[in-house]
Parts: sequence; C-alpha cells; structure tokens
Amino acid sequence: MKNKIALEEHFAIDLTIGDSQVYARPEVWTGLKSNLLDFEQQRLDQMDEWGTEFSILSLNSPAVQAIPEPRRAIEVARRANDILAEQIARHPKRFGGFAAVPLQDPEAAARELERCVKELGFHGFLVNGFSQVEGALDAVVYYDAPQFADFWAAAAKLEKPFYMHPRDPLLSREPIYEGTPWLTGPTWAFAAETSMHALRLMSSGLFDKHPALQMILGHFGEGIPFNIWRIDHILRKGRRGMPCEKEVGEYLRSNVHITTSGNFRTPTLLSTMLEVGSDRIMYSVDYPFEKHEHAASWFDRCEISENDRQKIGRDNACKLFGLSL
Ligand code: GRE
Ligand code: ZN
Repeated sequence: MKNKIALEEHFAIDLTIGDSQVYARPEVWTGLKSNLLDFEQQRLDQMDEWGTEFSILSLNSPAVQAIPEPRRAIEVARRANDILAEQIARHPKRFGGFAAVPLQDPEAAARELERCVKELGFHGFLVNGFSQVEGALDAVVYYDAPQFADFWAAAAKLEKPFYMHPRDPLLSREPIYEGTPWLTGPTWAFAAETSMHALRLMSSGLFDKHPALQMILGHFGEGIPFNIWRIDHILRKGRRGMPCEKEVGEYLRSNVHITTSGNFRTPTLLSTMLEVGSDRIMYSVDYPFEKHEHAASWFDRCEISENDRQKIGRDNACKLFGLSL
C-alpha cells in the first residue's frame, strides 16, 4: 500500500534526546539518535520506501512530562512545537504534528495547545503518560485529577484527538519492576502503565462530559481490547464507586482509536477488529523505535479485506483528522 498515514512517529530535539538513550543498546544508540533528530533525510527516505505518504510527528518520551518545574516544561514544549511547526511548513504534504503539552501547568498547557492547533495547524496533542510535578521527588499527576477539568474542556473545544503515549513508571513508585529491567519500557511496563492511565480517564466520566472527545492508544490499545470483556463483566457485578455513566467498553467503542504501532501481528489485529471494528484502527509504525520495513511488510500483506486495509492504512486517519491530502 503506497499512501499510508502513520501517527505514532517520533522526533527529538537537543533538550529531549537524552531521554531516549536508556531504550537503546549502546551499539544502536548512534543510529537511533540520528533518526530521532532527523526530519528530512532518513525519515522521508523510509516513508517513501515503505509507502507512508504522511506522518503525524510527536516528541519522544517522556520529554516534557518528566520536567517537574512548570516554567521549564512550558519552555521545552514551546521549543519542540516550534521546531515541529517549521518542519511541517517545509513539508506540509508529508508531516503533521501532535503538540507537546506542559500539563504541569494545566492552564499553560491549554494555551499552548490552542496555539498549536489554531496558529500552527497541529492535529491534536500527544502526551507521554503522567506528569512529574514539583514537590516530593517522585510526585506525579494523572489527568483524571480535578485540576485538569478546564484543560479537558479547552481540548474538547478544539475538536482534535489526543494520543495517550507510554512512559515508564517511576521505580520508586513501582517496586514490582525492581530487579527486572527487561520487563520495563516497551516490553511490558509501557502497556501496563498506559492502559491503567487510559482506563482511569475512561472510567472517570471524562467522556460523559465531552462525548465527542477522542483518545488514541498505540500498540493495539495497550492490551485493553483483549481484556475489555472481563473489565465490563466484573464491573457488571458491582461498580465499586466508578463515576462514569456507561460501561467502559462503550467508551472504547465510541471515544478510543487504536493504532498498530510497534505491534505487527495479525491475530492481534483480528482480535482488535472483532472488539472495536475496523473503523477505529489506524496504521502506525512508532518510528524510529520501530522500522517502517517491519510495519509495512506486515501490514501491506496481512490477511484482511482490501476495504479494511484501505480504512486502517489511510481512510480512518483522513476522517479523524479531517485531512485532505
Ligand atoms: C515509543 O515511543 O513507543 C518507544 C520509546 C522508547 C522505546 C521504545 C518505544 O519511547 O517503542
Ligand atoms: Zn511511540
């Protein structure tokens, strides 16, 4: 398929590139670093070679979310968004953008998001999980907290989706990861952390307040589609104070979109199609942490109907983001 759209595609700037080094073995770090900092060479070459027409780009993880001081978080987000805007202006037919948002200061985050969408033409925002905040060394906030009510209202008003992207939990808060570094990051901790955050948002009533708001989850939904029947089955026996109006699965099927990023596996795709339908699944790579070659050589040939390939590879993203390419 020649004209795919991909939307979990990352870049880094000088101020955030260091955050990605822990995820690379020393022998591949130089290449990963160069791919994260590059926009116009390897990135476009790989898109061309493997049939991605348009990539919606986002800052690497955790970047802005790992900066406890609000002023610094605001500065780094702004700088990253300006650099991204410049690249989009140079390649408007190839690159789109998700804003980085300094949620350490919800009001500043709302203003920055409005600037990115209204002035820079971005397609929504991508947030790398919880934000570290000033206070105790491991103080964090999740976005179902009451202080984000106005931020969510501002975000919903812009009518653009947001991407809930993984980051690692802080070791001091998650002792279960001690001594098993191989289970942190994209192996397992990313999905455990991100699915929990997504479930917090889905069950908080956020999507009752803002029924048109749309959340995107990568990596085939971070495990949620596989477990949604059990979640609702258990909660039907007793909601234990859950404040949302509907069953969690209803939000999955009306307020969540799922991408193929970093999870190039047909049984997983088919299972997700059976839970949410092919209208809520979109192609993505997770470049440069994953290769276009692996994503495309799987997706272009996996055994689904050509109608579904067209929707998942391109049309669903055109619709969700109002793209006219
Ligand atoms: C990602 O962005 O999804 C990612 C990282 C680091 C390592 C692997 C990975 O940020 O998929
Ligand atoms: Zn990613």
